[in-house]
Amino acid sequence: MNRKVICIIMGGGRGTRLHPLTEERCKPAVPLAGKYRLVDIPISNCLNSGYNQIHILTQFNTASLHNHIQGAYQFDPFNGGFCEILSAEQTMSGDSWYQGTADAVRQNLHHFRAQDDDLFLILSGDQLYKMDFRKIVKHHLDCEADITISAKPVHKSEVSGLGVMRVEDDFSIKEFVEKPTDSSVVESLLISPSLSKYVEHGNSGEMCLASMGIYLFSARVMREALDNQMKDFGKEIIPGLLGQKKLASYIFDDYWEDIGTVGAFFDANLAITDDVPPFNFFDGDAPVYTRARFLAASKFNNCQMEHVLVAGGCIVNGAKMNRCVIGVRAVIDQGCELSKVVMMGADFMENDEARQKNRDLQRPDVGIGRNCRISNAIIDKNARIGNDVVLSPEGKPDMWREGDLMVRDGVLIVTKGGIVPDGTKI
Ligand code: ADQ
Ligand code: ADP
Repeated sequence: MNRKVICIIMGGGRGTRLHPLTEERCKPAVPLAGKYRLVDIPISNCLNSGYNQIHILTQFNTASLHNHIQGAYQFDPFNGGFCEILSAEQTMSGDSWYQGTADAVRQNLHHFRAQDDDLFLILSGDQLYKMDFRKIVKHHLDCEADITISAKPVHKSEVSGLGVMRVEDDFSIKEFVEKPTDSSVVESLLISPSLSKYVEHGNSGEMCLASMGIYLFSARVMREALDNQMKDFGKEIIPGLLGQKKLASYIFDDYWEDIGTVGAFFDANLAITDDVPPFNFFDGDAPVYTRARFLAASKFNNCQMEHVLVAGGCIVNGAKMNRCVIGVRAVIDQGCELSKVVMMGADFMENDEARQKNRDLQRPDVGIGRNCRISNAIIDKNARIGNDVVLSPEGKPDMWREGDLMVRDGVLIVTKGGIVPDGTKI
């Protein structure tokens, strides 16, 4: 039976774990892998699965997210597809911000206009993975479940930040512990030997099934589950439904990374420069969609590059780069050495007039000036780094901040539009 699937992407709460990248923009709009935005990952998974009714729940609707969604996701008016942003500030009742994931869905239930038989697919907006959601829908219907939770086998030492479930051989979930800290609890949740055939990577005897924060709900069950004041799915709603509703687990043993922290976001970006990256952006059968920008091809003069990913519209002169992701319209001047740098690029290319204005204002041009040495850094969009600048997080404590520079999770960040004057040495 064909069921309508309504996709809901959780675009993030206050996004504090990704600060300062989310200081001026909402989480879905954070640039990823040189030319995409975080939100392109769940949207592409939905579209590649044939589901084109997509809502993005976000706390605030930044111009860049709006531009991006409008520009990237146009639908044929005859096939009923859409991709819409529902931001918290648009609701008139109560607190203006969503109080949690369940609250965000509750506040928007009336927008979704779901029939009892429709399905709600709840997705996180800050994960890197490729999944055919038709498989989870089929599994949900085969199991005659009320709620299906996508589960990833994870080593028992790595589950402290995740929801962990005990699953029976018929995939029914019998226990769900959100972010367990007690090791004896974790031991009691190890994957049962009969489910180990679903675990291709790692030793299944030492692994647990962790919630990926991807839930499929029957619409009727969703309405019932939200008919209370509970704020979060993982903390409250799911544990509360155990024994009340039929909960099933869908096991997914492939690459899946939560990239909701600065450290994880940085590592996932750099991993794309590996010889064979764990996430394949080159997959023609399931492409990652984004906004078409009509940029010029990137230009390099006399550069030395190893494991570098470069987006369109860049100009790089005489640089030495190792393990770097260089985003759209990046300009890098002579003599720079970059190692482990995620440069998000720029929203615009400066012309001669803009450059003259920069001289008058005594500020560097957008991009990286001459003879800079930068390592272990994220350079957010439209940053202006002068000449002879040395940047590295080494020796700086976590959360160190000075002007437009910050260190977090061992990564130095130049904030969006940040200015780093000539000769700065950090
Ligand atoms: P967390 O990621 O810690 O754990 P949560 O903070 O609820 O859970 O975030 C889930 C998703 O919703 C994230 O994409 C987040 O950005 C977004 N989100 C959070 N608050 C929001 C709000 N108020 N409005 C809109 N979006 C919001 C969850 C589960 C665990 C599971 C992990 C997997 O609770 O059980 O293991 O996800 O990553
Ligand atoms: P992206 O190209 O990464 O998708 P955005 O959509 O966030 O970028 O931003 C591009 C935006 O930048 C456009 O809306 C464009 O109007 C704006 N823009 C263009 N030129 C300038 C400029 N000189 N200064 C500031 N913003 C500009």
